[in-house]
Amino acid sequence: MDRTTLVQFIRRQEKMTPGATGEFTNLMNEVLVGAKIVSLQVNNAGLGEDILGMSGRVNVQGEEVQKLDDYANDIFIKLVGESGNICAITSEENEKPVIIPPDRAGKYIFMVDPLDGSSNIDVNVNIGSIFSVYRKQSPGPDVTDDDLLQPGHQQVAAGYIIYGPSTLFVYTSGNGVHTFTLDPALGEFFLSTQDMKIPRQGSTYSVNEGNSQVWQEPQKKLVEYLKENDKETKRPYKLRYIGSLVADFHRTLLKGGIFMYPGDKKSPEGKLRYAFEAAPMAMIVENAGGKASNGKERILDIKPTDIHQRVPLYIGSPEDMDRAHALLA
Ligand code: AHM
Ligand code: MG
Repeated sequence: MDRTTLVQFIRRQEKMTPGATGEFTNLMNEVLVGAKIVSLQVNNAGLGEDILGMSGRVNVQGEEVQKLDDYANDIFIKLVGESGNICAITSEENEKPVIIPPDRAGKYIFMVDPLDGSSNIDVNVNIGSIFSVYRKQSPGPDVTDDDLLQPGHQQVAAGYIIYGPSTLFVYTSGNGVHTFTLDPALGEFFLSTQDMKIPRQGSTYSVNEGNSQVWQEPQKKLVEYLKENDKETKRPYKLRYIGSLVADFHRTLLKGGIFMYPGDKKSPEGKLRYAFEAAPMAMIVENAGGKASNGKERILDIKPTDIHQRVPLYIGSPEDMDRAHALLA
């Protein structure tokens, strides 16, 4: 394995960016510390501290909050919030943004899903954290909607941490997608794959097919198509669905194929959130040569109107996405 650490790598990239001040590297350093702490806690879940199970709280989405969700949320908000590099943090777990007082604020906005796929915690299945970084847009010290509701193409960086057999940090700042693996003995992330590319076509689809009763007709047609027999287009596709976006996305990034969380008759906007899930994964997939849309429009072109806005998500290999778009049209 390459012995380049994540911080060395980011610092090197920053040096090549004209006008860079080091603020971004500092911010990423805090994210990285947060990732290590959460990773340790996830790996130790079930041992010692009573961290598994429900916290008894219901979040802004009306979902029951697991204790580890709360823990990860507190860690990222505290570390990143005190970095001096950001002026606001929004989190999937907090109804309102955390605004940093101007005397301690920097020029970035941080958005985080501190523990995604948390319903998988108790069954020892991969979970992850997803983050994204934007630049403050509005002039003056106040944080406005122009700062908090930016279209995804304005992201400065996006990434996720996957707590699996190894802990991986997958990240882009617009110059390719790079993966770092945590060496648990050293407590350091080392570069493991540079400039990842998603295969042009895969052989799997990933969707919660239990919802098919409430799918719209085009979505049903698309999945039926993927299950048909046709050697030339490598069909039928295999179904792979973990129910943890970070894990389902990571597999799709490596192996190709398509992940879908469509809108349906019950939830026209689907389940996943624009800022915390769809936009960061869209930036990553595009940097790896893939595509992401809501079925029609490119995710990164959508301008959200609410911090917790949901959006249908189709994401994956470019050829699989093109075929999906043709069938969804
Ligand atoms: P969470 O952020 O509350 O954990 O929910 C998001 C998760 C994603 O990781 C995953 O893709 C999706 O919910 C699975 O939903 P479902 O159980 O409806 O298939
Ligand atoms: Mg989530």
